[in-house]
Amino acid sequence: MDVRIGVIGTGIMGADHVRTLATSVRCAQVVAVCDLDQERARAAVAGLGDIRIAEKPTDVVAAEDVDAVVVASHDDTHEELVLACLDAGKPVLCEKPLTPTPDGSLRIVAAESALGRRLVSVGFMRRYDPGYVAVKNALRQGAVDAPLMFHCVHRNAHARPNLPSSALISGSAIHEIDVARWLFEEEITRVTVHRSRPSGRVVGDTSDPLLLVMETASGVLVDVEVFVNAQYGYDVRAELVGESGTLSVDDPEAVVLRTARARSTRVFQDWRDRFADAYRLELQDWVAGVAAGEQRGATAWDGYAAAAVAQAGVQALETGTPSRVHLEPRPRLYQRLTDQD
Ligand code: ISE
Repeated sequence: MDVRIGVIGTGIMGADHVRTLATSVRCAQVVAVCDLDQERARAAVAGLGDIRIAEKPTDVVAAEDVDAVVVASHDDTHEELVLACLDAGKPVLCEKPLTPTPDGSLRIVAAESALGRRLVSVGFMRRYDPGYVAVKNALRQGAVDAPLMFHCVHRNAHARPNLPSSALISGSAIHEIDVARWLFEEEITRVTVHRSRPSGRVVGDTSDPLLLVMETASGVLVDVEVFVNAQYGYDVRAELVGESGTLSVDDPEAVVLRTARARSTRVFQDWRDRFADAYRLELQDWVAGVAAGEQRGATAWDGYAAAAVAQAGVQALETGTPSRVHLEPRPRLYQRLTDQD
């Protein structure tokens, strides 16, 4: 039996999820979508078969023929929609960030804990990227002994004019925050943020790029250059430094072109092509989990913890001083730090 899915929000990521679910995920059937912009919803389902356009998000959540929901609408709507899914007892995959601030995520954690079973997954897709997975496996097998540092680069080609500087942390670096927690299986305790001289290519007053330096509970240092107007393309890389070697995540295998006395490989346009495999594997695992009655991938607790670190980062950016991460006690429902073990 296929898992019947409703997708709320058909912007960049929602439309991508609809297409991936409809064309590349086994045992999944998209039955309904909705978006504030009906035209955009129609465009997202064009050519994908019989998919209903619902009027309201609550219609998608309540529909009898919807077994599980993907929430890919505006970040500010996530809390209300995820809580509605919990009320309806339906599994939900919510795009990152789970909520814009930790308070909202904590309310989701509390509602799910009260329910006593995990239904919420958060779209931290890098946990499924073959490169990051290989680093985690190698680290576990002791390939470089104990980790000491994790150097990360996160560059987008362009951001919208006047993007709030905080979005570099809560919308972009939040992926490295999650990856660090998942890789090292411990919490991040302190964040410092440095601003460089702003790039002259930035349109508006975004402070871009930023450098985050985070510390984990055991003392691993994680630094992240976030640069969302890097112009030349989308570029995400990382190097983990251990006591006896390093592990790197670079571009996935790319064809090397040699011509006219030059050697080159392509640079990605955005996260959809860089992380296409990760998104597909994430959706496949989520669907398999729904069919098996199990929650898979990042939990609501992971969403909360990432939001709390991001909030500390935004505070560090605003004050220019290091900021401690405050986390409430972890409820029993989320006993392990991650569930990808
Ligand atoms: C975007 O919203 C994403 O989630 C991408 O994965 C990230 O790399 C990018 O920086 C964000 O703007």
